[in-house]
Amino acid sequence: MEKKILYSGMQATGVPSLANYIGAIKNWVNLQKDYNCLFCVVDLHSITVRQDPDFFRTKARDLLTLFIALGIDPKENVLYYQSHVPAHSELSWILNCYTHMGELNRMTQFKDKSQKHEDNINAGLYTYPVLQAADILLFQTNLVPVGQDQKQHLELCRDIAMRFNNIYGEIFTIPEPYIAPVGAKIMSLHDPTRKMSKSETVNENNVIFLLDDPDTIMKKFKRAMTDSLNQVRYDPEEQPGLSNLITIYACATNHTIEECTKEFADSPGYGYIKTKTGEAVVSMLEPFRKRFKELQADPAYIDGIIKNNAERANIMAQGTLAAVKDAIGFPK
Ligand code: AQP
Repeated sequence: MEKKILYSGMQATGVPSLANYIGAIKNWVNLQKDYNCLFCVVDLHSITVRQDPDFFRTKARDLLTLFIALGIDPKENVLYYQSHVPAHSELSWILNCYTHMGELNRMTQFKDKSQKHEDNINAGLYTYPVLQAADILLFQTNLVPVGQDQKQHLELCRDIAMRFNNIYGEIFTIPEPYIAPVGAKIMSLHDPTRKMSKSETVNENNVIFLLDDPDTIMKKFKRAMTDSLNQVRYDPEEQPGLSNLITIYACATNHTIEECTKEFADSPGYGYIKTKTGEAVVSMLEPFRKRFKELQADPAYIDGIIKNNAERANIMAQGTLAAVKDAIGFPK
């Protein structure tokens, strides 16, 4: 039986964070054998926030390299830059004409990012979810693994696809989100009421970047915000900092929240939990950092993957785009 299609992407807005790994890429790695997968560096999305050209180019390449270092197989899956496949932009324009402003006005990410970037609230930031819908629908995607923050965008994508299908017939597959039960919203280490984000600007200690060295990781965990209740309970409302550490520890050791809460029940203090969590994260990330350096030292190998996969993605995108244009009635 033909495998179903899985699609997911990540913005080249900085070194990916531990949250991006736990909330998204770890699931990609686990699901890759069972699906035909496309993993995209969504660089067109990244320019909704102003990027320095040299930094941007380097980060985009590092991100694609990191996908491989983290365990994505570049031969079995399609790893590519969004900007190398013009069909994304073309379908995005078309879908803009099937998306209501009222729907976009409800998107919480637009509200959050507008507050963060008050000096540059551009139209791309507003229509970001439409481009995301185009990314997904272009490949007749069945499953989209994402963190909790992207759930609303996925729902909009499904609404746009259903609206289009209602008018023109079964053109798009309606995608399902895949949101892991644990780790779908990793919080910032110093302000555990905010989600951890790779483009953090307030305080670098809020984020574990996937290429941080072990000392830096341990220092960041030791400074993590907890509380003064001195009790070990998993309670994201009352004890968000501690609960975030337990979640990270559970994901890094592949145990359940219950097992980890029990393990920490008699710990001598929160300091112990911070150290154990830091050590578990270092053990998980160190092999990835080493592999990343090896891959970075072989630019010809990475260049080959970029070229070959862009060609594959361009070919795969053509069928849906042609069906959409035909259904709408564009001249042949
Ligand atoms: N805090 C999080 N916990 C779990 N998953 C998360 N993701 C993001 N933050 C968390 C998931 O990571 C994937 C990639 O996201 P993205 O790069 O497309 O953009 P984002 O969601 O806006 O992620 P960031 O890290 O917050 O990026 P910046 O700082 O550039 O805005 C998605 O699957 C997302 O759900």
